[in-house]
Amino acid sequence: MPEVITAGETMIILNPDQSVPLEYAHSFTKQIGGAESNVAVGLSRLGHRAGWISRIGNDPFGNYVRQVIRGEGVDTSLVSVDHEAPTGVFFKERKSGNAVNVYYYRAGSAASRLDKSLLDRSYFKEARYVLVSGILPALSESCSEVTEELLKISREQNIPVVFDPNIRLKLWPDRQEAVTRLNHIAERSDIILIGQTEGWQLTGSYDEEEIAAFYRKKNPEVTVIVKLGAKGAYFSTPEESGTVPGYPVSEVIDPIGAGDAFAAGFLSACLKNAGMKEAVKYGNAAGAVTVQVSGDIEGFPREAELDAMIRQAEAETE
Ligand code: KDG
Repeated sequence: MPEVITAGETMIILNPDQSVPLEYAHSFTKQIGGAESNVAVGLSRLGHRAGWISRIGNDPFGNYVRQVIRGEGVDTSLVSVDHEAPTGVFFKERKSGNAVNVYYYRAGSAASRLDKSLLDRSYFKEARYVLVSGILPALSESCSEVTEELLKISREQNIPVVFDPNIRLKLWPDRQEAVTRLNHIAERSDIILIGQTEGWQLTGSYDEEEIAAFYRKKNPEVTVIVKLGAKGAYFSTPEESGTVPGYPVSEVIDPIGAGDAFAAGFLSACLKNAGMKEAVKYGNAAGAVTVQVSGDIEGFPREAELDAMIRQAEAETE
């Protein structure tokens, strides 16, 4: 039974081999990506039992998504197959530098037809965290119900909810609805992992202390982690707060997936009962390793690699 459970859509990524406007790209590398399964894969690579709940099409892309995620050691026993709707696809576009645009072909996908009846309560028996993302509730009414059910089961079974808003404005009818709905989930979560720009979108402030204070006002017990990019991350718990510096990166090849790697590194340390500062350090380190490789999950570190990187960085600063 998984220690960490999450639910969400995973799509095929068609990643152009050329840094040109998408219409001029002529060859693509096939990869997979989905924020929630990314975190599950990251945790599995770090030696933990992760479960990913989803729905895939009865098609070669669905087979491939499941094959890769299962091959990474993630439990896929609650992944159902939809015989009417396809697996979603998205294209990345890299025109210059590190900026990446995405073009989704996911409306009406199999995962958007995910249904809460799939959520078997006994699956959560050994769960120590439930990871909720802000992407799933944006996909459809039934996916929003799945998010609500995850929150309900977690509350009933006393499992801490970790929330990553993962704001994807292209998926919401408008910005206001995204802000209202995502903040409503955040208010019912135990740990919020949020990027600084997302913090500004959801709270109106870029300041990490103000972002944390915004959520603490609604829930005094919440832990808020604000990811600050290369600068590291700020954390605020009811007992302590501080900033944990990031790790130097020689070249950023692909920033997509860094937030998911952070979540995996952070949760891995939490599962080992590390203190908050240590957990944030592991999140930062996993993010730094990941951005140096193309693809969402390809660069996710294994346990030994992550430990070695942290030891080496510490030795260099001594
Ligand atoms: O965090 C990476 C994800 O954003 C990416 O793989 C695609 O999950 C995705 C989404 O729905 O945008």
